[in-house]
Amino acid sequence: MSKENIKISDIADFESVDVVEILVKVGDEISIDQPLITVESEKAMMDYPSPSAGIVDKVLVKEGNKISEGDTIIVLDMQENADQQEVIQQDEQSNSQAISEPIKEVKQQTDIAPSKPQKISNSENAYASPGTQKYARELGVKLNEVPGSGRNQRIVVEDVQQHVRQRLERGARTHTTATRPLDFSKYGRSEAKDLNKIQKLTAENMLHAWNSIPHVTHFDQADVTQLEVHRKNLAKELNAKQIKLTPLAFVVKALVISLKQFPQFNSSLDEAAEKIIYKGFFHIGIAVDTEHGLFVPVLRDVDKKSLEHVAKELIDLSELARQRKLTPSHMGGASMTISSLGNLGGQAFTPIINPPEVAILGLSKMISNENIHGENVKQQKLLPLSLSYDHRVINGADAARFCTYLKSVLEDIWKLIL
Ligand code: CAO
Repeated sequence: MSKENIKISDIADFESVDVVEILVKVGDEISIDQPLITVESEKAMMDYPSPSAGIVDKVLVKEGNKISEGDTIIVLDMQENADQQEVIQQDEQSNSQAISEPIKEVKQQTDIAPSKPQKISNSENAYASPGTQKYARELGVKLNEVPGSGRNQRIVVEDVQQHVRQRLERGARTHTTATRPLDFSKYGRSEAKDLNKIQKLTAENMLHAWNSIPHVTHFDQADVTQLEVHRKNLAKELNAKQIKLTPLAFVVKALVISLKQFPQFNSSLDEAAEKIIYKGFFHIGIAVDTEHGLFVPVLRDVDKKSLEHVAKELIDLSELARQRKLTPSHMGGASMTISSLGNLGGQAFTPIINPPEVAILGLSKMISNENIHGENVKQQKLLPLSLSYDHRVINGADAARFCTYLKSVLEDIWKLIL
């Protein structure tokens, strides 16, 4: 039986991604495309699917690891001619180096476990001096949760301090209101269910975005009466090609036309460098609601794609998200995100910006309206728009101008299709 190293590839422009969940264990028989691990970059989370079928021989990563392109995550036993054993062993060695390197970075950013905690937990004495152990005990720190920065991963006092600092920071970010467990027993029956990893990370990311960006939301309505007539005609044609044409595809195109006119909406604030970065590409993130949580795949180069192409890709990406088959190449790097509550209901909402973007467009359910001109009654379809923007980068007047322009594109089908 030969072995195959499953390596991380295709993580778009991310230097590294975080492992948030291991979805397989040693001995599992897995098929092609079966999700192996869940990784997270910026706000987005995605499953990393297996390119091959086989039996899991080794799992080389842990939850909390940072991994980069080329790192081996899993070794599979394959049913085929095997003469690659040596190559695999070499890979494992270089991989353990590659993975332990970024862990130093983890140590500075989060309080998640190091890549080699088992060494520490088996024999604390071997990895921390009695003084450090005493110090950790006094602070209530478990040494097997602390990455060691000393020689041979030995834990030093500074590591314990760093660990405590990170816990405090993380606690401040995620549990600002949770001082004690909730107890409703005196009011009646209730049931507590564990949050899954995706729910926990989404909550943390939302809170971080909400706390770190001064949000303002601008509300408006676009008259899409003409657009809807055109859409319904075109939809019949595209139906024959199994492509469902919803209003969202038009809004994606209209948004890109508007971003070209208002470059500050296609920018990111680099706080460290005190610069605004203007993007020369037009990629649109789409919030997709799935039973596993919220995912934001990205439609690339919308300015170069036809309406039909955009409609087809919207269907493909939301299907991949629902099947948990998105790969890192589908995520990240958006100019702006659209969150469409479509026909679900509601008249307006305040979408939360997906950093490092500076704005997000929310769409609510179209409203049928009667517009009375003298004796003439005109039936209108109005599409509610909710534009949240980062007030550090965009001022209220710019937001109003942007929204007015976006409306004008949606209201003039020629602007949209030419
Ligand atoms: N008003 C009225 N009807 C609308 C509409 C709108 N604004 N937008 C879409 N519709 C209609 C579509 O035309 C379609 O009608 P038919 O079934 O008659 O053809 C129907 O609603 C369903 O559309 P859809 O949801 O399948 O497709 P979509 O292109 O509008 O949206 C997607 C795709 C992936 C964005 C959507 O399915 C989704 O997941 N939305 C939720 C996003 C979300 O959760 N955002 C909140 C994030 S913050 O928590």
